[in-house]
Amino acid sequence: MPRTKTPATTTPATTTLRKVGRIGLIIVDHPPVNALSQVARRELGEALAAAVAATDVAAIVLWCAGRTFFAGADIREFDKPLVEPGLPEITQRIEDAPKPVIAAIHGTALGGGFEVALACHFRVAVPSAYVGLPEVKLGLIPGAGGTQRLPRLVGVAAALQIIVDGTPVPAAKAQVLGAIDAIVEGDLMNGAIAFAEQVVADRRQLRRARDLSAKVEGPNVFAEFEQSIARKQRGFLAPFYAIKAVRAATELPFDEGLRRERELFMELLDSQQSKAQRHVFFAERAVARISGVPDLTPTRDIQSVAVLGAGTMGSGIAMCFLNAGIPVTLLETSQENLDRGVHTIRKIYASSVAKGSLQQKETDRRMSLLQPTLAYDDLRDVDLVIEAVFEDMAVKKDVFGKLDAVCKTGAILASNTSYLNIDEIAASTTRPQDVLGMHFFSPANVMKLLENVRGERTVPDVSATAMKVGKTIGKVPVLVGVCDGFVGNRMLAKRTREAYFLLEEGATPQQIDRVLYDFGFPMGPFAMADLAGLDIGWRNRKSKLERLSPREKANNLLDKICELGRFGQKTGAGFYRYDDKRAATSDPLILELIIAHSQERGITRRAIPDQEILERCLYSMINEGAKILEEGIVARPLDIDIVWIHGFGFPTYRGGPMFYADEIGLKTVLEAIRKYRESLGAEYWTPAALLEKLAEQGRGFDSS
Ligand code: T1G
Repeated sequence: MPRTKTPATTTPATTTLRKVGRIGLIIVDHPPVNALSQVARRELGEALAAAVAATDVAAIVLWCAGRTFFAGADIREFDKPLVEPGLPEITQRIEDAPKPVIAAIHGTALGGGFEVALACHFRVAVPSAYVGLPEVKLGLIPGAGGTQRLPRLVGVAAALQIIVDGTPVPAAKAQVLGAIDAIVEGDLMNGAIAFAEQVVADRRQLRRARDLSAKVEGPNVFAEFEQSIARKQRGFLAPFYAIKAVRAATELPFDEGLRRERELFMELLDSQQSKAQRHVFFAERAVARISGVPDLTPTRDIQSVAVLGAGTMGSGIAMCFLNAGIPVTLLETSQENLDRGVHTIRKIYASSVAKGSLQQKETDRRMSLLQPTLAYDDLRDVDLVIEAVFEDMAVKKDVFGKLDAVCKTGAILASNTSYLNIDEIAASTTRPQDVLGMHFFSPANVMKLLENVRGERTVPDVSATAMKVGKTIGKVPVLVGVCDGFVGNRMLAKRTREAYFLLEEGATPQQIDRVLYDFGFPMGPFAMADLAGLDIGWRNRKSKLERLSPREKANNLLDKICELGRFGQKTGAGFYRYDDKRAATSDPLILELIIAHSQERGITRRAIPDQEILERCLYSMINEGAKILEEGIVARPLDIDIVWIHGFGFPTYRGGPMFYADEIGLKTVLEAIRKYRESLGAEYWTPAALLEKLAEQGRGFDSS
């Protein structure tokens, strides 16, 4: 990526140098997160030069205004030519400064921000601060010395953990590791200045990370670490590049190590993966902004929640609110079901305590917020109700009728339905404006996605409140409109259709699962169906049988397998056979059943190329995504990408189905869809009008 000359700017200075006694205090104020944009870098360089040149300055403190120390390079600049001064140059100048430079850290010193701190000679932080190098989450590695300086300060093992995992580290732990020199209680600015004064008074030697050597905790530390991340980081490039860079810190002199880091960084910067992961970073933030609902729309105050139904979904949903410290009233129709739900919640917390990821005291606090009940009347004062009862319209309407009668005015009534029509449910109340869908994904206390479904009568402040609640309970909420299966399941249904068609045409469950696994999904459709339980898909198929196309009706492979009592992992067999550790093996009986089915259907089985399997499974979804966009069920393609990444395991390094389609080119997708229309019929393979229009105009979904 070529470098270009610094353009003249008119934006007001965001960095100032103030003298406090003999300390040069550099103050940076670049909201919202002091990202190290070109302007911030240039001004930081200038302030540093002035402080170094000032004869009455004995030491320099770097302090950021606002909510955080530098939160990293400005990610928006990565799609443009890099402009000097680059961050490596700035960090070099800080480290080479002849006077002590102290970083005063609060908030989250991340990426390039932490690299600036690592280039300083000393680092102090408030107790609530975090430091980290999350670049791998953007498909990158630290590119301004982080992979060379951090191992020299904390050792190779800790550096690998911090850089490859990307999760920020609390200040206290960073101090123990050796990355932070002191924790400042009280006012950070004054504490840092006092620390600087002490450094000068003690004539402390400047501690440059470059002069230290990286402690290697064992001959196989790199190989063992690579082994330990192989499964979790499967398909990602950046984590393995990071290992190479940290290895360079132990094998090469500092400056050569820096050059090696930069080479690896630049390779990733232009990579498809990083472009996809940067798209996801901004998409995760953009989904919070919803069309037609201004950012400052007042939201309703949610201090208490009720959950109806204590089954798998209900108990998981209840935990989301208990985890966020919000009291939950859990309602069931029988004591037995209620006890089972409460027991499930206790069991999950107990296993977290056993794993050490949760304190018993915290578990007790959360359980104390749970009020099990059999009485609707106990819901009269709650602010939000989430219904998670049996997936049947008549049952839903009955429940919403009861809620309408007992809940206070202004309470929000939400349904966790995965498919049913929210407008029809809302119409069964006298307050459809306060009704919407809040669709959680199983396991609800783990999966990040929350599909908030606004009905045609849902008022803006109810949608805005549901989005805010989603963020409060640690979810990635996406607002979608009403249609069959909303966004995720509607697109999934197309992929599932094609997967079953491919089975009867000649593919095997193993082949189809391998193709999607290799593409980057955590598992293929048939392994996933076995995990979720084939009986759920079977019940859904039976409820929709009359609406299915003739070929889908005739493709009754699922019926045949379920009629054998094979419901997947929970019965020890489904498409695969499972041992007591739930390890899957292929079962010749299933292949025989599929071959017999093809014969019965008069289909001559053929060898199906992996590429055809991939295209039919993905393009059927993408085409449906285009229709969802056309219909305005979502406002932007990125909403669909986030639904699939946080709800259905679409690989982050591919950016989501719509971003992926733009990457391979809509023209290519359209040509393939037209090819399958010829061979498989227009009923299943008619290109969406939006897809045709954009492809013919040489545009992508991101421009729609
Ligand atoms: N660049 C540009 N914009 C950023 C940004 C960044 N680094 N970080 C945040 N924003 C925007 C964000 O899009 C949002 O904008 C607003 O700031 C508030 O963010 C060379 C290569 C700091 C923990 O990966 O993790 O340094 O939506 O909603 O929840 O080695 O933002 O309002 O228009 O997320 O309080 C490494 C990324 C960069 C940190 C705050 N740094 N940021 O969370 O607010 S790569 C990161 C975060 C790098 C060097 C390399 C979080 C946060 P808008 P927000 P938040």
